[in-house]
Amino acid sequence: MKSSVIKTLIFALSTFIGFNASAHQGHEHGEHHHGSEQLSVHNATVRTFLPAAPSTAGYLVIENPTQQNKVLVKASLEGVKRVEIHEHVHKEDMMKMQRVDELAIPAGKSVTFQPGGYHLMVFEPVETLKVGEKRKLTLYFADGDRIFTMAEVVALADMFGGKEKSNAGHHSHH
Ligand SMILES: [Cu+2]
Repeated sequence: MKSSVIKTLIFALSTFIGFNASAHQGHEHGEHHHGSEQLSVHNATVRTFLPAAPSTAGYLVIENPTQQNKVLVKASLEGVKRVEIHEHVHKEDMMKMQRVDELAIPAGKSVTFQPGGYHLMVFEPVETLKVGEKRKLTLYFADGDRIFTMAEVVALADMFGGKEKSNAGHHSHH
């Protein structure tokens, strides 16, 4: 009597564990290989320079799954001399953008750089950025951490899915 209860318990337990393990297998496997406990950068794109434009913009997502707040202080892109971190702000009914010296990426959060919000401002290309190319983008953090990704060079229309070209001029206020 007693032993059959134990057997039932063991069976129930092993079934539970077995079910759990198979349900989570893919997820855990992926986490292990992508190092989800580390700072990472995704979906990085940089627009080509428009003719005679002094600057262009770059977008990306920074994920911080760590327990520590991280502070982005600098970015660099292969093939250009200068990259600034910018934000858009409303001032006197105008959308303006300004440089940001430090951008906090809070623990457990991600920050998305996108049109109308945070973006990278890219200046002084040493060589032409061509659509489809990948350029190494490096992000520097206040604690000395450094991460990089390959940013894809895209045409302006691609950034908006080709639907909001009329908004394009709003960004050139340098
Ligand atoms: Cu800007």
